[in-house]
Amino acid sequence: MKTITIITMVFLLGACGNKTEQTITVQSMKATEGTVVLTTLSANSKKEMVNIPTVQCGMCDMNITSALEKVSGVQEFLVNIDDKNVFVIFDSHKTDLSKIEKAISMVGYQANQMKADPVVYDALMGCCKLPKDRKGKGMM
Ligand SMILES: [Cu+2]
Repeated sequence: MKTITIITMVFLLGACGNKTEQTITVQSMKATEGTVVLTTLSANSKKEMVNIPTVQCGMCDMNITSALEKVSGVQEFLVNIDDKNVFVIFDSHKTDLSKIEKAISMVGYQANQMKADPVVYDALMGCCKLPKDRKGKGMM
């Protein structure tokens, strides 16, 4: 059976709007879609898609990646900046969707109906905010 290791974008170096990185994310999504066979899966594993409608760029990918890596019970995930969602596979005995949404919210991004933490959102780099919220600080 073909097993594909999902490569999370840990090497994004903070270049906002870096097209190459976004392309890599999309390709890895397509490569794994429908064939997600992961060694870490268990009987308690659940897969959920979380909408992250405010993400903009590779920096957002990195921020969300580092947040999800810290959630105990999250087994695999794929951030898709172009489609503005993240597929998360997690142990349903260790965590749940609301904890995952909360972790994303706490790094400044909306997750499904859970709004971004406003203080963290405000401190994001300009390129990681909605175009209407970009002014001055951190603008690239
Ligand atoms: Cu960003």
